[in-house]
Amino acid sequence: MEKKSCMILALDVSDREEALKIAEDVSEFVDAVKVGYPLVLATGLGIIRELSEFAPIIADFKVADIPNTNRLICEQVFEAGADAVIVQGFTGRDSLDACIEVASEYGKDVFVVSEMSHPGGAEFLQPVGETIARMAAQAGAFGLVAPATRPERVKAIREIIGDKLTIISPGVGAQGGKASDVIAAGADWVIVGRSIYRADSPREAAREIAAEIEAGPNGEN
Ligand code: O7E
Repeated sequence: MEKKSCMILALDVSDREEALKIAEDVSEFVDAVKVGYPLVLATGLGIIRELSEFAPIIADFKVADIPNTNRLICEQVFEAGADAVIVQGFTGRDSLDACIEVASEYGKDVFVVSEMSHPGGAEFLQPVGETIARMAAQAGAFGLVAPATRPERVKAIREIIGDKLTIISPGVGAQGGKASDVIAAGADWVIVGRSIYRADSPREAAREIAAEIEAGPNGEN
């Protein structure tokens, strides 16, 4: 995944035509498109290959099962054309290893959720977020998911993992995070959904966030 705009679109719409149109319109301003349950359950797994015409696709299924089931899920995801899969880290090292093994067979990437962006993310996951981050680094994951709503947590996780893993960070805009702050805290990419796909002009909204990232937290870059 090439880093240009430092932004990933979370395409959580449920209509195929709308999804394809938004992906095409914003492709100039995003480095990847994240596809998850809302879109895939509504339109089918085939949407992954259709969207891959516009950008690399990250399949957000937050895979969280025993190793064998994780393996079966990841095989389907990569057969469908995804470039990366998002998995939960709390299920433990063996479950994560199964995902990483399949990804490496396909030459694809795994992102591990270490901590979530919503208020409830602080209840159970945050206390073990740093442990999960260390495990993901040891297991050879490609990247981590860390919360844009708490840039201080992104910074703490970046300090733990150094430059070993990439960090993708959801929670910008609709959940309150500011894109340039999160990049300054150590994220490689921000993930943005509603602020783009619900905008009157998704293309203009994506262009503005990309410009804000480029300008930096105080507009000084
Ligand atoms: O709030 P939005 O509309 O900008 O969308 C954010 C997207 O990121 C949405 O798809 C949501 O499911 C996802 N997300 C979070 O918001 N918080 C998290 O902690 C984790 C994710 C996520 O995508 O996990 C894998 C990256």
